[in-house]
Amino acid sequence: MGSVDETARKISSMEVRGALDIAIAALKALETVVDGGGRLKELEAAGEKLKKARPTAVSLPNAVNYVIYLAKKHEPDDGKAFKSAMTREIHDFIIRQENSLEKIAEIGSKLIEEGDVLMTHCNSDTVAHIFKRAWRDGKKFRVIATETRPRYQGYITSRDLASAGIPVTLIVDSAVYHTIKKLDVDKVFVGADTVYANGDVVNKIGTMQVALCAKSEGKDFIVATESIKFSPESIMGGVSVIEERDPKEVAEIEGVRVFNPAFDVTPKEYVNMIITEYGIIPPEAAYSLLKERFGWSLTGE
Ligand code: RI2
Repeated sequence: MGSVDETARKISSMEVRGALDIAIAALKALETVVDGGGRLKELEAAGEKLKKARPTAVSLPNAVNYVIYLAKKHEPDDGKAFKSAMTREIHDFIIRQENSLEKIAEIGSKLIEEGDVLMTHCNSDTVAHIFKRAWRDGKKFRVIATETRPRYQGYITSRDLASAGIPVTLIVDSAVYHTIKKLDVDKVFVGADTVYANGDVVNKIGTMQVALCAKSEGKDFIVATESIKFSPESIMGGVSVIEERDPKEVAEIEGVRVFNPAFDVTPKEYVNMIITEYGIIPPEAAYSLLKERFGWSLTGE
């Protein structure tokens, strides 16, 4: 369980972060359980630990639940067959996630036009892939990145894009509205931690404020996400637990209580489109995507 405990710790402390990366880290940790001879029981125990590491991004439980689904399918196999089938299936699933990232980059980059001023919030690997792909394709544009208090993921975004040669401007979170107007932002791209069946999007705290500003100025608000971040539970009305992190991440002031929510929910009315590996969909089509792609988790097996 060493690798499982270590991975759970890294996810919890955000040494490993980003909704897709935490899912892939969990899958790799479960691979080590299979490698060590673990079967359904051991995978279930490891999966519970991993799921508890962070509560909001549904990519994490989706990844774990998919492995448990596979383990149930292969449980009748003998030890050797179980191990080789599970290793292959988990490996293939990780490759599919990585391919999804590339596919979204290809689809999303076509939305970027020459001379665009783009804005993004937090640090989404998926969004960064879109920007880098468009830049590699020869399009010239610039990106405004929000700082993203309290963990400053905007610094990661800024460094990442700058190292790819993309012009980046960093702003404080409260400068979003002014900047959209003053620097004439054309489109906003954000990632997602969870997408509900009704099309609402859970993402880094502050995303809804950015969406409000974009809508008020008539700018497109675009969400880029692999289908692993769609929530099967939301079909029955389930909602994510919004993670509240250590107040010390924000400030320590004697006699002052600090509230530190890590995510918010942007209602579908503020989302113009969602880019997935299956193509661009309107938020209202989230339910259909879930029904088509999550059959394995909706059958209750
Ligand atoms: P990718 C992040 O959460 C951000 O909210 C980001 O938009 C989302 O995960 C998706 O990230 P955190 O881990 O999967 O920084 O697109 O709390 O990389």
